[in-house]
Amino acid sequence: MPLRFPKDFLWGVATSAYQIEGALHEHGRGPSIWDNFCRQGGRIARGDTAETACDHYHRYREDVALIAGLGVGAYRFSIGWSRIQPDGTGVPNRQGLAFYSRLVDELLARGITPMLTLYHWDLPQALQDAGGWLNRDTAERFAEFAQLMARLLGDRVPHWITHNETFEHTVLGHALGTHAPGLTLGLDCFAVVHHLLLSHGQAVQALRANLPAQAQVGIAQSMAPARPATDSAEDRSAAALLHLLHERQHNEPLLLGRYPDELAALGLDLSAIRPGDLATIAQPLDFFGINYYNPNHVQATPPGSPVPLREAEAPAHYERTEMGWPIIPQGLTELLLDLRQRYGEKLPPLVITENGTAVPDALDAGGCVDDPRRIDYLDQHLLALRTAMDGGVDVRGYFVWSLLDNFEWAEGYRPRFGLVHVDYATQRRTPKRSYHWYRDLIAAQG
Ligand code: GCO
Repeated sequence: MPLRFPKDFLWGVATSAYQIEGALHEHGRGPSIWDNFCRQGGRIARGDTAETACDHYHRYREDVALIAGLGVGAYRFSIGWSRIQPDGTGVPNRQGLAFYSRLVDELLARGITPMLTLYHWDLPQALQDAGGWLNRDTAERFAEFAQLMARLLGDRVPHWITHNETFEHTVLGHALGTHAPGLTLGLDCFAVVHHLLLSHGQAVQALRANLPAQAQVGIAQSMAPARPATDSAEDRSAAALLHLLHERQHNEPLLLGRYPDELAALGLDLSAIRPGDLATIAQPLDFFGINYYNPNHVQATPPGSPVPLREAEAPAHYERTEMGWPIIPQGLTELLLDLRQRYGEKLPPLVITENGTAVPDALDAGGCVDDPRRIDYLDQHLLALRTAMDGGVDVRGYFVWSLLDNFEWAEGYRPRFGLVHVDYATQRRTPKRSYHWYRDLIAAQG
């Protein structure tokens, strides 16, 4: 029997602009930091680029039909900022605005509610050239962009997400350099965290001032339990440190209006904080998006190491995804119950804004894609979600990552996360067995 969820539970599917649109040089779009990062060579597996990706910019009607075929209530997508403001500021590009307006109208015509992510890591390169998220002014530019999009689409888009995964964008893009813009600041990237969170707060204010009162505004943050590799005191403190840097540093300002006291004890340079910033960051939210894939396993590094922790292998008995991530559905239950316990009434209603898995999918002789491992992953995580909800956690929706196989950032096109297979040579879409499974699950909810 399929799992039962509340009648008004919001079923959805998610993508992001840079990962599916292609058309990077079309209709006035300006370069983003990912265009520049891919061109640097050696950054993306096999030299893959997002020049074409899933050609969604031209095929969006076909893709909306696939979304409609799922019977989902909502579709989470993001706006390519440099398609709207090629230099990240100033007069908007009409053709860019027109694309997203057409996309929203197509969704609405199919009875699908748009959920719009303003920023999914693709900063206009011109803003990066001016300092990017190390520059406090970028927060203002983001708020202006938010205002512009609210004025264009606010009459038709009811769900708004400011940022996607401020932690990943900070660490991968600015601390480690494995994502755009490719900076290697190490632990010295608190200003990036702060300006991302400040831009979120300023964008929420801009959205509230330009959206209908009933609009729902939130953020989508990656969340994962931090599990010590062993029960040693060193590994347990490494896990506590990861939890501090990943979850608490990025979300306590949003939900509690303050940074954890422990940050100062780490000796981080917190000088980017100005009076009033935390009040701006802690804008009331209508929902809190959670992107969950798996817990993080962490261990201490030898004394004197530059970074006091490092990623540890998950216990060998866990099955892995094609990304090498352990499959641990109960981590989702553990995470949600912990959030509810720690934030209490400060925690807005939750939406699982991303959950999914990469599987080495291929078309069989009959032209079908049988992906039992993805079905099993989704089924187990929905059970884990249902368990958390039965434990009192207020969850309003669930979005599968992703609608389509797509450009998986530095991994390129090898990992396939889609409910729909994409043949990148022909751009042929083929719904996988998991597409039909998800459709039937939603239909069974009545
Ligand atoms: C993320 C991003 C997505 C990824 C997906 C699979 O969570 O990292 O939001 O863009 O493609 O999560 O890694």
